[in-house]
Amino acid sequence: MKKMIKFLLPVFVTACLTACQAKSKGNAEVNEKPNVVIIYLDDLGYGDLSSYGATEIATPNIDNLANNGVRFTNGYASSATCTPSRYALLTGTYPWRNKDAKILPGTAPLLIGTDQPTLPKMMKANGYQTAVIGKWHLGLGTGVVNWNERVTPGPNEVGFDESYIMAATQDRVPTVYIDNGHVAGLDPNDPIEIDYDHNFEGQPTGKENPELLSMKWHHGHNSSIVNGIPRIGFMKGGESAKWSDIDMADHFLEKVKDYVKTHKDKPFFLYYAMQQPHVPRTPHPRFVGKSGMGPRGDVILEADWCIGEFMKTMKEEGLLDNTLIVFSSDNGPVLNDGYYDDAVEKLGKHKPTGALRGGKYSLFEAGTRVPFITYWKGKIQSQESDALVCQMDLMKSIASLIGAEAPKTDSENVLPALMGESNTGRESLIIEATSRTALRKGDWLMIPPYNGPAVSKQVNIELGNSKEFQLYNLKEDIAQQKNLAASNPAKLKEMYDDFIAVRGE
Ligand code: NG6
Ligand code: CA
Repeated sequence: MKKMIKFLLPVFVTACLTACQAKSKGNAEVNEKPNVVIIYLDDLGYGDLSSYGATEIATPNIDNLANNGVRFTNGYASSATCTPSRYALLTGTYPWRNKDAKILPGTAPLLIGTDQPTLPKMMKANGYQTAVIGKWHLGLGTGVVNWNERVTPGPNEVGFDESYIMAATQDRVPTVYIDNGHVAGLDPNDPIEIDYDHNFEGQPTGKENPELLSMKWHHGHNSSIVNGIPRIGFMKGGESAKWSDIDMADHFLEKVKDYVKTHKDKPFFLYYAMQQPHVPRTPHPRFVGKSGMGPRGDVILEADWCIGEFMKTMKEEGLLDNTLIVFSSDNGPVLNDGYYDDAVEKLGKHKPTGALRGGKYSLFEAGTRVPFITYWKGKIQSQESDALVCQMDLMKSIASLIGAEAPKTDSENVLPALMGESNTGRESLIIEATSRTALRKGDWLMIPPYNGPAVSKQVNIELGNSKEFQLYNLKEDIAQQKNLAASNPAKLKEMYDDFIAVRGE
């Protein structure tokens, strides 16, 4: 008998411990499949976070993810602008395969085919609840959109059960939220009309009515005025539906908090697409002046705070042990992107690109190399990784995580790297910037010759254009100062052949 007790006791203790752990983890143990959350910023640079070397700004909540997860140093968006990067993220497909994957106006039709495989569709087919909350910018409808009826097809037709979005960007009309295809808060007696070519009679514009502006335009952004801010495109009507710019961050935050609270009993995939620090930068008054860097710094602080609040909710709901969180940005940084908002004047010593060359719109590294973090409490061990990973790879990698069959796309399975279990990512990657492409392979980066200005005067960013081939060893020369194309023709040929093999002539 004594022997029996001795034998059974450990079994009993183990069983009890397991039961207690399961209880304390609450929902986490109930879901056999992990939740997946993608937190995606807009125009946040490689050097914009304190966990990525920034010394003039503190981003403690994002740093918490970076310092307790995998902090990638070779993490890429597929592109140096928004629409193509988001296309690659959601379809696992190189955006240059779709000729329309360019910065879209607010009236553009849906860029993703409703018959195309997507990450949210894959999640849905594997028992996930799916939602997008925040910036969409992948087009809506099939051509001419009537904003006063259900706008379709849209996110709900490419895999999201639920969507609460802004159609394009914060600087483009329509400046309204769209709730599962319906403009939120629309008064049917005040219908919305949108036109990207012509103004509506009698409507003030940024160009003609500077006296009405609270924010001045520098280039572009001189059409309809909403909340004192001149936008891209013309809009009439929809007064009651117009968003409040300074409340946008709080608004999306409430939506994501509410989403996880109400969907925690079954696995979910949430794409939280934040608007910061894209223009117009409109921090809530709580954050105004807090960074000392003007609105661009202030909205980075605001975004960091939102992520902290979101993480608090995730913790309170007992979801952290069972959720993979991926944090990244759709493209690199820009200071003056069309408004006078002190981003240049108050920058001080801050370096949004870190040590990288270029910025948004550029084929140089700062266009596409962005903060990239994976975090999973208790599962992912804190570390830095130099594995080459791209947001496009999330589709195949998450398929591997959840045991799903992934459709054949350009996405590669880099799950071991995302989980911090391996330092091996993809071997090579084609990066894209405003329809131009280049090849990253191993430590090397090759940019073929392109016509076009070396520098965009409007935004003051080096674009990567040169009449010569460019070849850089990024390990030795992260700032891309030494073009080795002439001195290393063998490497150049190897890179060019590989580039053509993927990209075509
Ligand atoms: C550009 C806008 C820029 C920004 C960008 C899209 C002008 C002159 N510039 O055309 O302000 O809106 O498009 O940014 O209009 S993105 O991050 O969504 O790609
Ligand atoms: Ca962007």
